[in-house]
Amino acid sequence: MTDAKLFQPFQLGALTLKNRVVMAPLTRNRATPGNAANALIAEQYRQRAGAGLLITEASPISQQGQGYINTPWIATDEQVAGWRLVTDAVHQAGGAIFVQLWHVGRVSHVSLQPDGGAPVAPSTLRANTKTFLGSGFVDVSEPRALATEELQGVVNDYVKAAKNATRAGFDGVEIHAANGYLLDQFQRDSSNKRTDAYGGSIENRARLTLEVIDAMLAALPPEKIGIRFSPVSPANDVADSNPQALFGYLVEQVGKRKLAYVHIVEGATGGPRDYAPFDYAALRKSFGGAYIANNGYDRDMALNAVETGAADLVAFGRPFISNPDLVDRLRTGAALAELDKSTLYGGDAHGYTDYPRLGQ
Ligand code: 8OZ
Repeated sequence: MTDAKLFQPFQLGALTLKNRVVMAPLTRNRATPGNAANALIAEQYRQRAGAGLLITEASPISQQGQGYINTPWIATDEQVAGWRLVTDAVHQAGGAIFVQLWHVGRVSHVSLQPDGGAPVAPSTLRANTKTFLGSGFVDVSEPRALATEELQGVVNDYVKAAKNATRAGFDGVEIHAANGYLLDQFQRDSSNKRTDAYGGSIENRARLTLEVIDAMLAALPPEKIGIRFSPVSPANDVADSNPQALFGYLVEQVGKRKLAYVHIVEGATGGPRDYAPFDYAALRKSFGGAYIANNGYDRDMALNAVETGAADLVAFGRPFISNPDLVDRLRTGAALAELDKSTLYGGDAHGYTDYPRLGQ
């Protein structure tokens, strides 16, 4: 199976990916006190540069956009320098890497917010979800609704982060519009009860996401921008009354803007793929560009998805944590190492950069 399409190069804009296996974004909470990436984080990505494309863990674009402790941001010069360690290491190892740009919205805690204020959201609805504060997971705080006049500031933070991504040496950015964070809170009607131009109709609920893209297109070419959606995932307590129509519209609009890819979490994030009915083939068709499939794929599913054309690329998350040489293992059909869940969030090199390669 070494000549399977999954292991063949793929042209993503100007980038030639060496195979069609993507490392999915994975939050690991190993940033240093200034919320910057560091040498340990760089080593973790370097070890996994065998992927055709690496997508970093979600990176907050601002303090307001932060919801978990010790996540590496992309807002300050110090943080750009931290990420530069990562991109240099990955490029030296022959890899390609996009950074995932993140605003958590209401999935945050007052202790992480500017001046201890309330996290921001489309509406004053508290999510039934938890955030990680270092000593463990705690309930998120009650949010306040963003005023219409504040939204331009959020858009500006995304654009600044995209410019910082270029300065840090990234090959591109992925807009995190999935898993119940800010953009997804605006998109879905369980969390968005606004009565201004950003609430109500599908077009209105998609508006902030599309404004972020359009503003970013002044800083980056479309082939350097991807976006992630999770159309039916209940992650972080969001839901929609008509996900097929909502995400069909969003993906069609993304296609019109010729972005590099859409990255789709199929089913419940980290959970059942058949969580709710959804036609992913129809979604793929309404886009036209590269489709990255994600969530619970194993070797056979990935080989099949790329062979049949259901997906262009397949993103693996948890398997990449315990298998730095995942692409080699998939190529040869070798067994995969088990993940140690106790070292997922926070900590040091243990359970992070000490998973061995085959024969090591
Ligand atoms: C797990 C823990 C913390 C954050 C996501 C950024 O779900 C995350 C995340 C996942 O997209």
